Amino acid sequence: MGKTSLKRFTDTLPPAEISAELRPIIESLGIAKNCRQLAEQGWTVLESANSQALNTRLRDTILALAGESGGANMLLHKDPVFAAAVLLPELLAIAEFSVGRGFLLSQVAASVRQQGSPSIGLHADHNWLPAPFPAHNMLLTACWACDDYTQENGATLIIPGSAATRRHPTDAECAELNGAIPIECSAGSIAIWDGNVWHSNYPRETTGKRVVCHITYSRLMMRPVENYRTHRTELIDTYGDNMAQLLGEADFLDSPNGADYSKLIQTFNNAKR
Ligand SMILES: O=C(O)CCC(=O)C(=O)O
Repeated sequence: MGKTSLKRFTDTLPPAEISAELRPIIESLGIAKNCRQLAEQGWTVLESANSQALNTRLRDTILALAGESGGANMLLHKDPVFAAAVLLPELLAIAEFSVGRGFLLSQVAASVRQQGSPSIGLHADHNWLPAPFPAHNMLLTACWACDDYTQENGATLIIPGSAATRRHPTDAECAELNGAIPIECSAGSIAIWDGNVWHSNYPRETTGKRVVCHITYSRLMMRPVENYRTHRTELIDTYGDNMAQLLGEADFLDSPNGADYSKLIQTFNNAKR
């Protein structure tokens, strides 16, 4: 280890506090109220946070990549518009507030929902984690609404107050959706929520398409210290299934071809045991 002049912190910033370094950035961007709402209620909306031109480019690019399918993933390297989206200053600032300095990009995906598209089902994005959820948020989801979000258009729905339960919804709660409200905002807005909030989406009743770019940031601790990627195949071939699990081969995340959804349920179940 080389010498460093960096001072080692011994204190931890409480979950809802904005660091002294981040505060002027948050204030100059005018998003202090969003940070407060995110901390207190688990969700917020950056209203039309970006230019109409960027929103149109994002929407057109997603539609071209998705084709006739319901969406696409592993988008970061597929068009520069995705880098522009994930690097939006407002998003970077609120992500640092929520999932901490040095946070990681976890996913850049897109969904395209048409009339009759079913709802995704109620869940909390802390699906990687067992309950009770920690005091510090681990995952921040930013859904860039390329089209107006209304209930009829199939907007995301949220259960107010659910973030405070710090647990996954039960089967009954998933079926009942008690107290659900739509996140309503105009095209180009970004709906943001933490890993605690229970959310789903309404079925789309209108014609046309609801195009959304889903961006997830995660806390730095969600990543291993050592990266055995270049040795992974050799190690797994030599040592078998347990080694495969230790190196992350058993989960749906971080696959070279995008998330492997055939392993999704098992991953989420493993996280709760
Ligand atoms: O598509 C939506 O409205 C909700 C998306 C969602 O549940 C998620 O990204 O976690």
